[in-house]
Amino acid sequence: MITASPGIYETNTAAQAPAESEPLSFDETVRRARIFCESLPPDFAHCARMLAELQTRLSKGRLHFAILGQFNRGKSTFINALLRIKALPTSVLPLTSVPTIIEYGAKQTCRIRFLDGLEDVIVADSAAKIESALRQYVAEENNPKNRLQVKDATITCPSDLLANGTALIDTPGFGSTHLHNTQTTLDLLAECDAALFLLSADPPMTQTEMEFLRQVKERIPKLFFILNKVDLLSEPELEEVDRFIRGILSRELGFDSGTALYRTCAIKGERAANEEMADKAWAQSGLDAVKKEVLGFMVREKYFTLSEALSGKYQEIIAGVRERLEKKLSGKLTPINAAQQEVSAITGAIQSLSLELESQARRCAEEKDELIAKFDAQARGDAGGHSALSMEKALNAILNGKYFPEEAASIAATMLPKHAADAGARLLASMVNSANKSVRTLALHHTLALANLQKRYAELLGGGDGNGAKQQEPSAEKFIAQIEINTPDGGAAFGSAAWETPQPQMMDIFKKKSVRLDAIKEFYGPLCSSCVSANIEKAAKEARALVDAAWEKMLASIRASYQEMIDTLRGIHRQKQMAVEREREAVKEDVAFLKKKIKECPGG
Ligand SMILES: Nc1nc2c(ncn2[C@@H]2O[C@H](COP(=O)(O)OP(=O)(O)O)[C@@H](O)[C@H]2O)c(=O)[nH]1
Ligand SMILES: [Mg+2]
Repeated sequence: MITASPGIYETNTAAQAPAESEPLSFDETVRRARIFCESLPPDFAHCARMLAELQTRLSKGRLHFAILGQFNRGKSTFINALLRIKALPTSVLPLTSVPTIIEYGAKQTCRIRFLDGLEDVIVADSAAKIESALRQYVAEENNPKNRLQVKDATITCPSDLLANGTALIDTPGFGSTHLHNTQTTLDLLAECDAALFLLSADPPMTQTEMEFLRQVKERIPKLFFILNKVDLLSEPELEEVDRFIRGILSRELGFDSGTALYRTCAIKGERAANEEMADKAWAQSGLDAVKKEVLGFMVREKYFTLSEALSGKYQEIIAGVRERLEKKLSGKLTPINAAQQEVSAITGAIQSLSLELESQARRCAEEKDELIAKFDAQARGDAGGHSALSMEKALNAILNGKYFPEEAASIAATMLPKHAADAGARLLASMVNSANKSVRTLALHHTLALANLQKRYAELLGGGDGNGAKQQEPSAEKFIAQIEINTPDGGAAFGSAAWETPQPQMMDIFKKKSVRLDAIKEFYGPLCSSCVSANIEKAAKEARALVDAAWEKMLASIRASYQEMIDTLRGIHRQKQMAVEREREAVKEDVAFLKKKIKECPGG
């Protein structure tokens, strides 16, 4: 837990760390957080540096007080006037391109620091030399886009306003054509604890200022407002501008309606340092109120403002560290989790393929059962009756022909078995025909289902890296050609050998022809019906055997095509699972480290 101790600027450098149960002082909290950041990988070094900077600021009670405003509002002039120095260059053109820090020092000096580690430039002779150095390194015209890689400039001066550790920061104005200056100032806000925001009447509040203020409000806990260049306006105009600005501050930007808006004329204040009528100019500049009220307030409330600001910044840094640690962890785990999900998707695909296979097999078996039941019904019903009738017709036709009974008997003996065999063959052919219809329906269904599955699992089957086995496109025609039953040859299978003829005494020529024909009919009648039922049974049996064989082939072929996909997926599954395990092993230590650090991260 962080407590803003009243004496936060007195560092707790005592070696003894407070007992765990006691709330930590803020400086101890920051110290521990810095040590924590130092235990992290090198890319957290800047967090440790920022915390070290906080520690220093805490120990020195150093408050960063920024002077913000659009370019040309008079920020540099204002600081010069307030501190009674002539060091900061001023101009109607956008000038300052890097932050200039003004802090307490017994003498006026200037130090220019560089981003790329070049040796600092130090000037300590006179205000004029300092101004000239600043013009050289800090001014946009001589250092466009900060080509010289200046980090910042620090001026020291013996102003009592700074004696308590407050540092003023002259910021690059935003909203000029030099966009990088706006960014530099936004970046700088992270290091500022309080700020003065300069506005002026020409024009009183721009869209850019409003947008910038919104961001400032988010980042800086304590803000003061100045309306500069009041010399350019008459009193009634001033009133109008004042009302206008206050309206925007409270209505549009959510500031308190009683927020103070100090009126200043910075150039008068600047002149006061040199003029004979210095006191009068100073009084007219309005800077005295700012000095007393704003900076006086800052002196009185510095510790409170500083502790509030620094604890906000501390929270921000730590939240950043935690977020970074979590991002790193998820950077390690996300690819593994994604790969693991892919492995699970393959397991799912294998399962659903096995289920699909079973359902296909069931569908085939059901179709076969239906077919056999149809054959049986055919044999028992229509087909039986039809064949019997056809045999009777054939026998009648022979007996009614213009033959002697003996001739008719011998014709019946050779013709009827052939007729019966043809009927059997026809029945078998019709059964085979309907079996083949089933084969075609099932083949189409199977190849369609297979093609759909191949499409559905194409990505998984491709192994995601294009190394997976290329699946052959299923062809119904090929499948049908393998399974289809060939129509059996005519009636050969049904035995067409001539039957025996009736006993000679039945053909007794002394009997009437009609009696003899009746005797022949009676003789062949039972033969016909037993032959018909034998042939029907034979046809049904033969059809069943053909269907059994075809279905066995069909099932084997369906299983094989599913198995091919399942085997491919199993292979890919094995490879991917191994890759996941390898990757998991490879990041194990990093992951454990990051998890441990996230747990240990302060504020968590
Ligand atoms: N009339 C008038 N001009 C001012 C005042 N303060 C500053 N200026 C002028 O405004 C211009 C910009 O001032 P400067 O301090 O460089 O602005 P900065 O860009 O905000 O730092 C300079 O020409 C200053 O002399 C003021 O109170 N009244
Ligand atoms: Mg300036």
